[in-house]
Amino acid sequence: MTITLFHHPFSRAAGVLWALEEIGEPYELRHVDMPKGAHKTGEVIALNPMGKLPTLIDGDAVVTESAAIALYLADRYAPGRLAPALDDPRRGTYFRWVLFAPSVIEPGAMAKAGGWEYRPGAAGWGEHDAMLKTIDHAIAGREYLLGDMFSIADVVFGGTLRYMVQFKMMTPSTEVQSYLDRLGARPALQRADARNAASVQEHGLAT
Ligand SMILES: N[C@@H](CCC(=O)N[C@@H](CS)C(=O)NCC(=O)O)C(=O)O
Repeated sequence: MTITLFHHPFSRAAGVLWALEEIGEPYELRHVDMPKGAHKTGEVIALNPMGKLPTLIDGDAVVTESAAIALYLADRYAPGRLAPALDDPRRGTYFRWVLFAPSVIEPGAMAKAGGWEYRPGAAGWGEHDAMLKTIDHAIAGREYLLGDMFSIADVVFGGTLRYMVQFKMMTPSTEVQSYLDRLGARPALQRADARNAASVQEHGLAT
């Protein structure tokens, strides 16, 4: 039984690839031709009515939502190594930042970049400046979100920051930049980047 990730290198599935490389279990990528709309038909839509990537299958388990996939993989394949043990109080911090990424950083950065009008008191992602301060607070004076323990929370939170910086939706503070540099030195992230780049070449997506 091999883990299968429905993948396109220009999608959030590229970030899940980093989680898979950190986990170290065998996996296969199934390329989905998104420009042709393949995610809105066939296998992907049958598994995930949202018609979105990433979608992952592992035996009978179907998991969608990048953060949920990362949490699932860490609990199933790397408990104690990439996820704190169930009775470890660091789990509070772990969940805090895993969930902060898709529920605050993503919409907050998009709202700012897109000039959305919204009421910060009603929108879950709140004030943009408060979000930036909170990101710095999460990593200030620490190697990783859990101190000296690297975890899948860094893949989700750090991967989101990396994406936002790469696509100029966020200007990194000194804290953020040095955190991203530490993450960028990880062999698993470098392997994931290489595999995503190979997929770009293989499918003729280079511009
Ligand atoms: N909340 C989802 C978002 C997934 C998502 O929006 N994926 C994009 C690619 S990065 C997608 O599949 N877009 C195609 C579409 O919606 O038609 C997650 O975090 O995994």
